Amino acid sequence: MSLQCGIIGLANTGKTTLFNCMSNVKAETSRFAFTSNKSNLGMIRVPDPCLAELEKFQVT
Ligand SMILES: Nc1nc2c(ncn2[C@@H]2O[C@H](COP(=O)(O)OP(=O)(O)OP(=O)(O)O)[C@@H](O)[C@H]2O)c(=O)[nH]1
Ligand SMILES: [Mg+2]
Repeated sequence: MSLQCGIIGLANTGKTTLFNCMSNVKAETSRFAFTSNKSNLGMIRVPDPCLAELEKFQVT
């Protein structure tokens, strides 16, 4: 089961820093606002047994 989600927030508040910590991506961060001018994409495994239960409700 896969879910897509994004991190949104005000400029220069640590979104990319958090994203880098959670994923295997090393996107550019800096102490200046608007450093990210495009979306960064990454994939993260979330081993949660609740997801297997939620998948049963997935509409195909
Ligand atoms: N003190 C502190 N600084 C942080 C924290 N997280 C990130 N920073 C710093 O905040 C600055 C901005 O971090 P980014 O991850 O580039 O922020 P961003 O929200 O992606 O910025 P934009 O892409 O410009 O919108 C960097 O200098 C980070 O080192 C935190 O938890 N505490
Ligand atoms: Mg950023």
